[in-house]
Amino acid sequence: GVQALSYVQRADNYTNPAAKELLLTMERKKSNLSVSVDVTKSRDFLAIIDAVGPYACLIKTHVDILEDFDFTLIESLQALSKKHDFMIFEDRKFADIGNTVALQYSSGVHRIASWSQITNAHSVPGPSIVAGLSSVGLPLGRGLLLLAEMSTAGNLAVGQYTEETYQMARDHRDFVIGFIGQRRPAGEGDEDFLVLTPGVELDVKADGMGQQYRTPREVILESGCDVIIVGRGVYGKDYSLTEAIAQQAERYRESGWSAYLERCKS
Ligand code: BMP
Repeated sequence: GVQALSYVQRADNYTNPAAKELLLTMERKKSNLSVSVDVTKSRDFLAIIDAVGPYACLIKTHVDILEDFDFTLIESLQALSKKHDFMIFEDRKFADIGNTVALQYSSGVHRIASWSQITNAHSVPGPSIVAGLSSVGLPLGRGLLLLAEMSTAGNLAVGQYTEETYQMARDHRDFVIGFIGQRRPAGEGDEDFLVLTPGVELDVKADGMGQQYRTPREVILESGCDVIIVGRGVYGKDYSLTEAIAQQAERYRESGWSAYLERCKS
């Protein structure tokens, strides 16, 4: 299966430019770490990204959290992306009808499609959500992840829902590059999907608000996922401690990468 292949070998399995670029970036930086930067002030947002940038293949954003958002922030984010060689993933979790999501993706204050190389969507509306987002994103070379599973206790994305989400992805391979999920789809055979996994922490198991954590080793080696997504585990509570934040990012990068190397050997 694809689990035994290197990230760089797998780049050839994709026509989608965002998927190819992510796999090549991972190999170049020896990083399968995506840092999720969930803070409310632009100053903290940029300082954390500058600190973790050297260790991350992908920065995951929730730009609707920022209370002082304006579009110059995107220019600063793109400058950091060039400086540190990481890609950008706005974790928008679209979940509406095709026409509405196409507008949400292209327009509004955030104009996500114009800068976010990867974004994601819930599969709950059915295939029309992929058609809507693809009408905007495919001509721009963007990639979409479908939420096949979630990390939270009691979530409903299980069983048949997860299976039908996999099928929606198979039907739109040009634009859907993979999943947000907790494991690689079983019996995937030769078909290649990227699996990006949130709910990763080395020191704690839960956050008291339903989040459930596993380790990079469990995620990459045991469950066959490709990218670990880490938020608070990297940046903690004091955003001014940029040196400590950088050290944590390196700790997670090393942990995720050694699990990947072990997987390639087995
Ligand atoms: P943290 O590592 O601080 O728990 O953050 C996890 C991040 O991943 C959050 O931005 C959250 O929105 C996202 N996420 C998640 O935790 N579980 C999912 O199933 C899907 C997510 O996108």
